[in-house]
Amino acid sequence: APAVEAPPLGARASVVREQLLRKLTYAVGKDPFVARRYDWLLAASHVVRDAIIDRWIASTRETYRSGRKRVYYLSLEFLIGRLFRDAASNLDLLEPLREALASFGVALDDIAEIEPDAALGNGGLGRLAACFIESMATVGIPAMGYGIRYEHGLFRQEIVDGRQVEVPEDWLSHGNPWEFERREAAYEIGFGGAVEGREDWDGATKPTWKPAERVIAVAYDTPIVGWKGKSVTTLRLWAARAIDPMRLEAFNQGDHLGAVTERMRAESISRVLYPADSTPAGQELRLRQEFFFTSASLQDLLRRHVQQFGDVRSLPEHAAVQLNDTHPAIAVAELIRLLVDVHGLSWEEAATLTRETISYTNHTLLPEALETWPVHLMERLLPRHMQIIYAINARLLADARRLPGADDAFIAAVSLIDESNGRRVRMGNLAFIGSHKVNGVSALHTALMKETVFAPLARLHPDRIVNKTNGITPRRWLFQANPGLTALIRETIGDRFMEDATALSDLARHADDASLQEAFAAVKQANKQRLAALIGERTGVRVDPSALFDVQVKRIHEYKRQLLNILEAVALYDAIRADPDRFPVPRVKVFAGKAAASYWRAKLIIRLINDVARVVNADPAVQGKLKIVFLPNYNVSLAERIIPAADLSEQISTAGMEASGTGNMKLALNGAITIGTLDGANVEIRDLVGAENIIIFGLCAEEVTALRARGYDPRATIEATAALKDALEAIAQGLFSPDEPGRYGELVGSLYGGDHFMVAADFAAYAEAQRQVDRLWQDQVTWRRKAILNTAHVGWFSSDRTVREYAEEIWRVRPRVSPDLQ
Ligand code: DL6
Repeated sequence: APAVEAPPLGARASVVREQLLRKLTYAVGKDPFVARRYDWLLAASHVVRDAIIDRWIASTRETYRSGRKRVYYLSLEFLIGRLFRDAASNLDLLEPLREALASFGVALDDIAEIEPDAALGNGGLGRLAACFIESMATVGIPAMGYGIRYEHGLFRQEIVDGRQVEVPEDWLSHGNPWEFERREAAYEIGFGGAVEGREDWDGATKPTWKPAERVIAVAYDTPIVGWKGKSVTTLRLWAARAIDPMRLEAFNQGDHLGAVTERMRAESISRVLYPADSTPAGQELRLRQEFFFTSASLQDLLRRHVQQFGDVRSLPEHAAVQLNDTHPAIAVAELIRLLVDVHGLSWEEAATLTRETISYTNHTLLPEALETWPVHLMERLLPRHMQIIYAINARLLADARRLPGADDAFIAAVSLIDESNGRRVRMGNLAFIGSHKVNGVSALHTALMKETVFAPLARLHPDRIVNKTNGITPRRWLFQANPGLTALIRETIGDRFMEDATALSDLARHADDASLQEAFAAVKQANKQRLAALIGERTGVRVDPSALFDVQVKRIHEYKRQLLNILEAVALYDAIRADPDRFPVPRVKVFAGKAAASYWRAKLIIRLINDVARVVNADPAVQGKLKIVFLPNYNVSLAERIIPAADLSEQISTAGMEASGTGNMKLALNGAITIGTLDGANVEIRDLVGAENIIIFGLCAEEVTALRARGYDPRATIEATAALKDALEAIAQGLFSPDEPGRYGELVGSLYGGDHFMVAADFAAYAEAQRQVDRLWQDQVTWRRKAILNTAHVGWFSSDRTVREYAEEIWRVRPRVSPDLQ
């Protein structure tokens, strides 16, 4: 059948007005005279949704018709944020909608603000998945994102008396106009029980897994439309349902709670997102979540494949499965199980098809973040998978033993089972061995993967690890978040950059142009004024929009070193009080970010920032030269407000610890100058913008390793760094916590006693780099020039480029935009 005719892009405001009124009346059931903001948002979302659906159907038909290979992106997290503005803007409907709404006396910006922020992720990993899904729609890669439809996303963060308080998040409480429940796409997921029968691994006899418990995974689809509506990808999120809604027999006997316990147990799987981004939760429910969505996704894609192509043996020709971190790593064993136990393939065939289909992205080398599961838990919850893991391991260890010089230590390191700490399954090793390609997310991170965590496995498979430096979608992080800058760039270099972000480099030719510098600064100033207003509203702190806005926004983690930043702020505070005239540059330090609920030290750092802020902001001796704010509840929507207003981007992790970072790219794209260590993608940022347009300080990864090996003495370093020593003393004596002077004693002690993240080692270099920032700020012409050059040179970080690289080297699919959709 011919593809559905996709309507032309955009539409006249008069046509949109008519559609809006129809939607308000017939989809929302409201009269415009009584409609409230939410009703208008719903009606407007329906107008946009209709335009997406035509294209969605067309895209899907085209993929079926052409038999093109599909990408399946398995991710436990999708940090999609709000969708209304994103989708309307990609379809050129934003301005017509604005006009149509205005004719009813409704401001588009007001209604867009009340859309819930879908926070189905913790941080970088989840936001990357969201950028990729949009980029795949833009460049025309047939794709489906698979994840979990958490009823409650990441907690809402409130700051009460300086402390983080976690409040449950409720994004679905008003319904969700973007999703479609697909009752027909439902799969049974088993847990526990036993495996019966003998295995001969050639497919002649096969065992049967008899799970003790079964739940149903039901699909909810959200279409994600690409730039200019070129194509549409699907985000398919699974919700858990019980097979029987209640046990009537128990209910009739008066056991009302007992009648629904099974249902509650089943549904708890998709109830809430685990709020830790760098320490595995280690709880059974998390393993259930992982298996639940992985199994549902694999069953779904196998069904689609067999229906379309008839034979599972051609799976790798038509499907690429990308594992976003190890959370879906059980896919390796589950796909083998489905191929052997359900589709009757031999072990060898199944293992080969699995490896040709699957690939895996690693997002962290932090040892505490590498997922492992106790063997006894796996045996109890997934007994058949544990057998398969043992079988994979037997073959893996046999191969490893054949390598020259393979000693016991080497064998122990490649094994899927870690025997050193109870017996645990190493999910990273499982993902590695079940994948044809394994990638890191920046050049440095990939190099470190090869040298450290995955070095033993890389000896066995030297070509398996490749680099795919992360990216961000310019549609959300420039066009939408910063319409002022986008308009200015269009005026200056035309529209080509909107199709190909690397064309932003045309701006470089104008970097010395005084009128562009003025206009660039004016856009920044307007964004800073908006942010200053928001800061006032949310924290009560008044900040001067003409001050230097120094921004560190990201998860709170010791390796990201918000502590280094606030310690330097304390030292600066001290110095300003001593001699205000030495510091002519007024600064506003903006912090935002959530700490995992159980990460007490990260929460203490939040408290310290707030304690220091309270004292500094109230001290008249500072003469307004330093203001510190902690903006609560960092999420995608707040990032969209902060990032365009930043002058300085803090990317100051301990070198070797930040896999990539993506906030660093967003901030540079919006014309912030980076102060950072040579870590993660900061390295590529420096290479692209030029060493003279970024401020790099501190130890590099090799130096960190060498210093550790030599024996790092933080006490001696602190003693030798007077400003740091004084700052620590002030904090330890309770200058910022007079109500509880000992509040930070342990935190300060941890620096003297070990300083694992090398805060003291980098302090002096960081403080000096900040003074360099001050000097640069005083020369506004040079600052503006550098800011423009940052925007100009970071187009390469578009996630369109990243997904194209994955498509070429890992997925082996050709990006293409169907001509009938253009
Ligand atoms: O790859 C996306 C993102 C990177 O940019 C960050 O550098 C990295 O920390 C993050 N990793 C995670 C997983 N766990 N930890 N930590 O979120 O991935």
